[in-house]
Parts: sequence; C-alpha cells; structure tokens
Amino acid sequence: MNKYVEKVIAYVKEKYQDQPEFVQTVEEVYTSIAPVMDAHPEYEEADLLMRMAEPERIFRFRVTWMDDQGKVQTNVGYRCQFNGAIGPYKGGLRFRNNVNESVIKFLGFEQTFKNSLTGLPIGGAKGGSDFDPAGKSDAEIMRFCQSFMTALYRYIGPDIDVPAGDIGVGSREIGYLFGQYRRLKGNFENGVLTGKDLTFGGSLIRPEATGYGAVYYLQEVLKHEGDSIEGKKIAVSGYGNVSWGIMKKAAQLGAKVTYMSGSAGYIHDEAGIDTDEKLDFILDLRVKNSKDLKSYADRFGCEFYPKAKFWGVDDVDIYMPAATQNEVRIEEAEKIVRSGVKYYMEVSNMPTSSEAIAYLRENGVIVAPSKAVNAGGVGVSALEMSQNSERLEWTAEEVDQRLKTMMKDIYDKSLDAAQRYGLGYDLIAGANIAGFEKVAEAMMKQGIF
Ligand code: 2IT
Repeated sequence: MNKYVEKVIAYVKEKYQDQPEFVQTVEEVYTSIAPVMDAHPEYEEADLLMRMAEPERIFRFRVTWMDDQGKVQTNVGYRCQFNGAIGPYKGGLRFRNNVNESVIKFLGFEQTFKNSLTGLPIGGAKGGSDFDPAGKSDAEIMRFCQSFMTALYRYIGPDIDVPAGDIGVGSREIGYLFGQYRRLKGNFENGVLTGKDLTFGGSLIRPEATGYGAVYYLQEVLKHEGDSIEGKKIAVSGYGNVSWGIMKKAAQLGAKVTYMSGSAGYIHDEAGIDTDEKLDFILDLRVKNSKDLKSYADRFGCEFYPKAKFWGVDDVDIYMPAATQNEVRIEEAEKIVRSGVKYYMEVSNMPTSSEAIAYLRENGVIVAPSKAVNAGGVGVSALEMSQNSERLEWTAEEVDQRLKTMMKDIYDKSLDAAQRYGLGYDLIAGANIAGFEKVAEAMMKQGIF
C-alpha cells in the first residue's frame, strides 16, 4: 500500500488509541483512497491526509439542566466542525448515553465524505451529548435542549454550521433547539438547523429522506444485478425514523420489511410492516422513546423474540442494518454468509466492523457503504437549507424527485470512481474515493492550513 497512507494511519492509531471508532473510520477511508494518493503525489507534499484527519475544531461544553424533581443534572455537549472546505459545516446532533469524543469524531469524519458525495455544498460536522432521552419527560427534554443551545449558539449559523437530528434528536428536539437559538439571537435565521417542523421552515420529505434514499440506492444495486425490488423481503435493524422511511418506501415499491429489531429483541412480521397503521405505531414508539417493541407483536399478532438478534435468518433477500454503529461483527457476518442472503446495505453510520466487511465481501455478499446509502438524509437537509435561504417551499414530489436523482448520482459517481481506479464493482472504495476527491481538490486550492 501507499507508504504515506500507511504512515498517516499508523500515526492516527498511535495518537488516538483511546478513540477506537475514530481510528476505524480513518483506517477504512484512507485504505480505500490509497490508489488516489499513488496518482497524486502533490497531496502527500501538502500533507493532506494528516490535515484531513484533524478536525478544524471541536467544542466541548457543559450542559447543566434541572430535572422534574428539581435536581441539577450535568451532561457533556460536543460540536466537532470537522471539515469546512466545500461548504458550511453540516451534520447531526446525537443524544445518547454512549456519546463521547471518539463517536463524535468518527461521525464527523464520515460526514465530511458523505456530504461531499451528495454533490451539494456542505462541509462535515457532528455533535451531541451523553444525555440519554430515554424516560425523560417532555419538559426535561425542553430544558436540556435550551441549555445545550445556550452553550452552542455562538458557534453556529446558516453560513457557519448547520446542525440537524441524529439518534435521540428528532423534530421535537430541533424545535426546542431552534426556539432557544431564535430567542438568544433575536432573529429568524431558520437556516441554522434542519429537520425542523413544517410550520417554521422544515422541508417536506426530510423525515422520510434517509430511509427513502436508502431504498433508491438499493434499487440501483438491484438493477446492476439484473434484479428488481418488486417482491423483495428486507430485514431492518432498528425502528427509528430511518427504519420507518425504509419500510414506507419499500411498501410503496412492492417490497416489504419483515424483520425489525431493537435493543430488547426483534420482531418477525411475515405479512410485512407495510400498512399505515403499523407504520404509525412505530413512529409513536419512537416519539415516546419507548423500548417496548413487544407491544408491536401483541398489537399485530406476530412473533417477538426477546434478547435476540435476527442476523442469520434466511427468509429475506436483503439485510439493512439501520440502528447504530458496530451492530455486525465477525460473528454476525458468519451468520449472514451462512444464510445465503446476497445483499447487505449499511444504513446506520459504521454498523459493520472492518473484519466483518472483508468477510462478507470475500464470501460474495454485495456490501454497500452507509456513507452513500444514508446520504439522502443530509442531502435533503441541504435542500431544506436552500428552501430556507430562498424563503420558499418545494412540494413533496419535487423534493422526492431531487432525492431520487441525488441517490442515483451518488451510486453512479461511486461506481465511476471505483472503475477509474481499476477496482471493479467496489461500492465502498468508490464512495470513499468520490467523496474524497472533491474535498481534497478544494483543500488544495485554498492553501495550506
Ligand atoms: O448522519 C447523518 O447524515 C445525519 N444524522 C443527518 C445530518 C443532517 O445534517 O441532516
């Protein structure tokens, strides 16, 4: 492999050994782009990879709030503005108890290349807090969000950094965050956040966008195999708004999601999670931060498997991990290979260990990377920013059509990049290279810093 790439990976591994998620992403992306470095010695001269692995800045701040019992609670908040070479920083906020600097940095690094892939002018960022929304009242969520924004507002803005949702942050949280921003700034800069409610500048299709985009991307992969989505059965991990979007779009296109999972177990619904009633039920679980997936089985008369994971079931055509990072390690990958299922579409950010990806691919499973498959979410966030700056609203059909085109472009771009470097049908390397190229060129042209 390219010596400079090896050197930078070794450096990052040594320096950030306490940040395993971040190290894994850097190693994966930089290994993929090694052929680009061979072709561009000027990138090494500019020490581009070392610079790209260091966030432009990270804010870490105290978030203190009062719970419903009147007790003072303190959490840690983060915002990592990873790379602003191609546009204002853009990326979600994650509220979850396992959030730490490693998680925020890995997500920000991934976001940089993903945002570049969308073809829209957005840089990469991520933020969040170790605050866990599970079991919190609405009033507690509001006070937490107000405190979080009070700490963050001076560092963001429509042309600076535009946060959005991620795990634990949905339209309700974005509403409270925006309210506090507006109150502090005394203006109506609604382009400062995306994923807003429709009453103050949210975009139609944004809630569905990540899931819809994933299914559009899947359609391209199936087309490449001479196959189609009609009649396909899908196992989706997670039951958040991304999984919900996948279920909805799959149903519209004549496929169905028959498995979904949560931390307490999984559901097998052979009839398909495809009616409005079922989809609304899932949305409601999410809104309530409920972990009670079993209630779905009770209500719709299907099976709930407590404390179990579905990896290895063979009565589906496609696996789509859509819950969180590190869902599939080698043990699960072996089960997937034994199941004979041919398609593995990553949807959540970095759901698969490096060893598991290698094992799946060696055994003929078609693997698509999350930074391409889930890019429709942030892509539609960028469309929300455009609508806000023009002070107008596009119709659902218009946004959906743009999303569809964007996903096809991302797929084509990735394939083209892989082919240009003689890598064949490698959607992972292709996405990494295509995302990298634009950021690299922009940084080269902006001078050394
Ligand atoms: O991981 C992601 O791309 C997101 N959580 C969405 C980010 C955004 O700015 O819409």
